[in-house]
Amino acid sequence: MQTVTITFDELYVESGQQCAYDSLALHDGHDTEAPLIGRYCGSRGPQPLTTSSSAVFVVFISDTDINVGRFALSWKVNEGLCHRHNFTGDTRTTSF
Ligand SMILES: [Ca+2]
Repeated sequence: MQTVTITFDELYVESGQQCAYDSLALHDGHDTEAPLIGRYCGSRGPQPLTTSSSAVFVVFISDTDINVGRFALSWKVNEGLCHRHNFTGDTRTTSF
């Protein structure tokens, strides 16, 4: 099965206890019903992380106060062993 490795290139999101104000959440799957990988805010992102599924769902929430944010994520698709012969690799960056 394919998995996805996410790297936080940049994180600058209003911080708060339990990221209650602004947050960037990653789910291990196709929607918010998928298991939560983590919820992030502040200026220090986690180390690169890898999903257990072939999809990652990103939710950015911002409240109406203190809009300081930006973030940049890179992702890389990790091909499963059974499809290795078709692997072409894919890395992109999305910035907001
Ligand atoms: Ca805010």
